[in-house]
Amino acid sequence: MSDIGKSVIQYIVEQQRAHPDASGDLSGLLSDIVSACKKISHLVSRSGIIGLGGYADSENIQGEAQKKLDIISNDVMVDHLKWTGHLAAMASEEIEDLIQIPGKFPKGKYLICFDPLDGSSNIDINLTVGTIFSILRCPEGNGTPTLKDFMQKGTEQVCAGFCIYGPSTMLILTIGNGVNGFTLDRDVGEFILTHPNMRIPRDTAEFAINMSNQRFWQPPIQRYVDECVRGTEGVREKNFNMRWNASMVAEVYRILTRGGIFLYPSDSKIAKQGGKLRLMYEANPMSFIVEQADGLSSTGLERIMEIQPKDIHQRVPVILGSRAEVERVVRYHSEKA
Ligand code: FDP
Repeated sequence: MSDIGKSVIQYIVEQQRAHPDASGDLSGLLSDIVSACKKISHLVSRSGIIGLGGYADSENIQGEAQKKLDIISNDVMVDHLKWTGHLAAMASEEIEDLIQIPGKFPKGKYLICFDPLDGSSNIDINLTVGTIFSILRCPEGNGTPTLKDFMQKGTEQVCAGFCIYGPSTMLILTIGNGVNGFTLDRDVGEFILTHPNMRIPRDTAEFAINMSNQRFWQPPIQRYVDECVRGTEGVREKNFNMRWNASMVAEVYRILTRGGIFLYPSDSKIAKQGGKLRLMYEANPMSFIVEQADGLSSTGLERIMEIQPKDIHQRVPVILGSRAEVERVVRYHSEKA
């Protein structure tokens, strides 16, 4: 029987039952995240009407100006996740320090890292934004988790997902056995399985990169993009198309749907900070999802999920998507070395 049409809660509970030892904590946590994402979706879609557009008077830890909805989405995530007893601690793009569970609430066995509103530069122009999350196990016996407890490689993730707030709101989820996409049915308020077992085509003729950084790129990236742009007249002997949404959630969703490669490499302008995108709540969860959908994810020099994290807000170069193209970019890096 087809799974299409199942609610995300039914899907999660069925996954839990397939593991008789499971305590139900992960199912509970996912259900909390689903509730938070529904609330954020509602606020994003009404932001123009209820005056949530524009900047707040603050910056995040990375020195980036915060939008009002960045802060509100962060508060929604924290408020939905702090009291249910499934988490030991949280980390958010918008908050410098770890977020501890208040003493009056029970603690659970998981840690979560999230970007409450990725692509937020797109809010005021009514383009797709989203929430990204990564779930890790908290090392046992740890009353008050520290940074060290969060410093786990991407390969240790239990679950990763993202929700996109676009023409429709969708939740993309992996718990390590493939990738499934659920669409929010606003009439009944439930995410419904619409895209089971998402697979990224191995070949593609579509790339996504911020071309305005071209003069800062390193030779392997210059070479790769130059060959794409030359199309049928170059060594690739085929024409490529380019897309740049400036919203990672939208790019990754497109790649999951029809293939492609997304590159936010390091370059001479951002080399000192390590890259643009954040490892713990952007690169790792997206890498887990992409690999589970048969794609690849690399910095160009190493598999992203094998990087040993050093900081919760660490940045890394990101090259992900269709297998054959990512392999090619990795090869160009090794040929340069
Ligand atoms: P944003 O800063 O708007 O949240 O998270 C970083 C990110 O968006 C990605 O979603 C997006 O791919 C990238 O930055 C866009 O960067 P540019 O502004 O350099 O295009």
